[in-house]
Amino acid sequence: MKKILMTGAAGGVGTFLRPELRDRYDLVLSDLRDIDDLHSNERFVAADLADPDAVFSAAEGVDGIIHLGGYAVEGPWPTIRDANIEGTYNIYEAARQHSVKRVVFASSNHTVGFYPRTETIDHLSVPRPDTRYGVSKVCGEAVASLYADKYGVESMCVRIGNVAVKPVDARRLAIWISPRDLARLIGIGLDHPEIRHEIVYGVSQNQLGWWDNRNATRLGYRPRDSSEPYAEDVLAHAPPEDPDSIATRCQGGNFAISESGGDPSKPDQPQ
Ligand code: 15L
Repeated sequence: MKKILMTGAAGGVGTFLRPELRDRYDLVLSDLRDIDDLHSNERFVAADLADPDAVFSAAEGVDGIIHLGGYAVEGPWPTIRDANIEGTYNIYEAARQHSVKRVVFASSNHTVGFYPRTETIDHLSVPRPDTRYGVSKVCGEAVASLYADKYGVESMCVRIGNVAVKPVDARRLAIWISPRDLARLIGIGLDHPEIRHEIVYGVSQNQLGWWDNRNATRLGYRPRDSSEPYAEDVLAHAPPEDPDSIATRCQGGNFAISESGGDPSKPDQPQ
């Protein structure tokens, strides 16, 4: 069994993924927060991603890394810089120093959140980040590219839509991914023999949507879930959307208009 370091394992996405992955991989779970419900095949190691020594120790002896850790919404620049930019750099540096072959990087749809929803984009589309958070994910993709070209650390960068048990609003009907579809995609990222540096979208087989995910299909991704069965219910309960608002027009939704992680109820806090 491959030994895989999962950063940010105590977070929402990590919590969804652990049961999907622990039968297939020996998991080293890392986070700032403790994880106390460990199963067989799971071990915990505390690590602050901004601390290169802690990241170096966590990555010792692993075959691959699933890098979920960091700050997952918009935030002040120092927070984003330390957790996401320094943190991701530290992960790739640790991978290089330990000769870890493969990294799956949890990138985000917010790397491209300023594209209009009327435009279909793909893995080759130029980034249009909607937040400092999105900028940090673009930076992570760039670090992944550098480390593939220069040092042979192979990466799959997954521009994750929204991971949840089910889609919660009209925008999420387009970008939703089920935990088990994400686990399938991450499995490809860890095990596919011919990955060097790839960008794919982390999305289920939704009928609505604005991403051409042919790069994931080429690598063998066949999502089994779809937002479609939830669509009628979600749309019946969704608050009315202003068609002229930037949040409604942009793929990134509220991230495109807010300084506070897409939550319009919070005041803007430019740093
Ligand atoms: C993300 O990248 C965030 O990490 C997550 O919290 C969601 O807000 C998601 O995007 C989204 O766009 O719904």
